[in-house]
Amino acid sequence: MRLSQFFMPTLRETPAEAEIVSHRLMLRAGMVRQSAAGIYTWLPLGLRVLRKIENIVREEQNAAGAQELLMPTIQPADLWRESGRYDDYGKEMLRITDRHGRDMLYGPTNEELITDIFRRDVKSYRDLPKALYHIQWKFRDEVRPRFGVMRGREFLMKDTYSFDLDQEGARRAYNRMFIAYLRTFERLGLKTVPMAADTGPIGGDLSHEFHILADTGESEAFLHGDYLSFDPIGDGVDYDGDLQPLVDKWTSLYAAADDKHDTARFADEVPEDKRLETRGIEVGHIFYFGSKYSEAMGATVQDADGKSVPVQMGSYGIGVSRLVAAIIEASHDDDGIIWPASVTPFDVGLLNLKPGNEATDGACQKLYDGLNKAGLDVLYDDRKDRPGAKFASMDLIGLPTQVICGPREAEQGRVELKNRATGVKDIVSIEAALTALTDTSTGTAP
Ligand code: P5A
Repeated sequence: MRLSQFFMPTLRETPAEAEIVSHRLMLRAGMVRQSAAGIYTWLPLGLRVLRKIENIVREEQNAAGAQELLMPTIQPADLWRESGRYDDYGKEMLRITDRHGRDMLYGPTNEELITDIFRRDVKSYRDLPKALYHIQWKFRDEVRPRFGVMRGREFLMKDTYSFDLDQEGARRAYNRMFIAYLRTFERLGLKTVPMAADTGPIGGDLSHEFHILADTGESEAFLHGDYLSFDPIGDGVDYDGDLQPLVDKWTSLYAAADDKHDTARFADEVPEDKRLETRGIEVGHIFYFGSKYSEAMGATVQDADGKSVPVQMGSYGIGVSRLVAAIIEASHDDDGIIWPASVTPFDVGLLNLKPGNEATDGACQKLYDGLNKAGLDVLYDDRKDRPGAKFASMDLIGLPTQVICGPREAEQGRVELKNRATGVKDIVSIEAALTALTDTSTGTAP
C-alpha cells in the first residue's frame, strides 16, 4: 500500500480529550474516530489491527473445539423476559421499539439468544458437548464511556457459550477455555493474569477475569510475586484433563481492588513480602453458571436414561476492540506504538526519503515489489514530505520493521533497516534487506 493513497489521517497534536496513552495514540495514528460518545469508526489502519486480533482469537477458539456462528445485534425483548434479565439489566441496555410496537434491544451479551437457538434444535445428550461462539458488536449504555475503545458503548466481543450434560463436562469446557484464553493472549504478545471474580449480571458461581498488567489499567491488581516467572501453559498441561488444580492454584494468588474480587482472601494467603501491587486491564472474562438460563428458558436434553435435564452452560468473553487499546498500553514508547508482529497493521514500513530521486525511487520500487511478492504487507511512504515527518509518522504507527531509503545510500545500492522496538539500525545492501525480511529462518523478518 502506498501511503500517498492510503487513508491514514494522522494528527501531530495530542488530542485534548484523550486521557490515556492508547487513546491518544489511536487518534494520532489515524486508527479510529469517535462518531458519538463511546461509539467509534474504525479507519483502515485500526481495522487492520482489529481484524488480526479477531483472527487469532478465532483460530484459538476453533482449536479449542468451539464452532463459529453469527447471531444478530438486535434481539427480541421477550427472550430476556424469560430469563428475568430484561428488568434487571437496567439503563445499560439500549431498548428499541420497532414499527409494530415490539420491544427489541441491542444485545449487550447473548446468553438468552444462544439458549433459544440451542433449545429449538438440540434435544439429546448425544448432541453434547457443544461450544458455539461469535464475534459481534455489543452495546452497553455505560454511564461513563471513556478511554476511547477501552470502555466504549459499542464494542466488539468474542463470546462463546458451552453446553454440557453434567457439571463435570461443563467444568472441563470451562478449563479448556481458560487455557485457550492464556494461549490467545500469549499470541497477542500479552502476559495475562487470571483472577477469580464475582459473576455480576451474567450470574453463576465460578468466574475468572483475565487482566493484562499496565499502569493505566482501570483495576488495581495485587499479585503474588512468583507469578511473573510462572508459565502456566508452557509445561505440558493436559488441556482435556482436569485443570481444577491449575484454576484453583492461580486464582488464590491474584486479586483486584474492586467489589468483584476477594482481596481479603488474597491478603490472608500471600505473605506481604511476596505481594506485588500493580494495575490491570480486563481483556477477558469467563463464567460457569450451570443451569441458570437453561432452567429459566427450558433448554433441556434427554439423558442416557431418557430423563429430561437442563443443560449445563458457561459463557466466555474476550474484549476484541478493547484488546487493540490494551496492546498499545502494554507496548509503546515516547514516539508511538510498537506492534507485536502478530497484530501489526503492516509488516514493513518502507520510507523513500527523496521521492523523485532516481536512486531512491528505483531502490524502493525493487524492495516494494520484492516484499509484496514474498507475501509481506508493506506500507510504502512515497509522499513528498520532509524526512523528519516520515520518521515521526512511521514511529507513531509502530510497524515492527522499517526500511529507510535515502539518496546517499541508495546510490550505492544500500538501505537502512530499523527495528522499531529496539531502535537498532543496520545499513545493508538492497538484496540483503530483501533476504533478511523475507527469510523467516533468520529471525529478522517480522
Ligand atoms: C461472557 C461472554 C460477558 O458479557 N457474556 C458473554 C459474558 N462478560 S463481560 O465480562 O461482561 O464482557 C466480556 C469482555 O468484554 C469486554 N468489555 C468491553 N470492552 C469495551 N468496552 C466495554 N464497555 C466493555 N465491556 C466489556 C471486556 O474485555 C470483558 O472482559
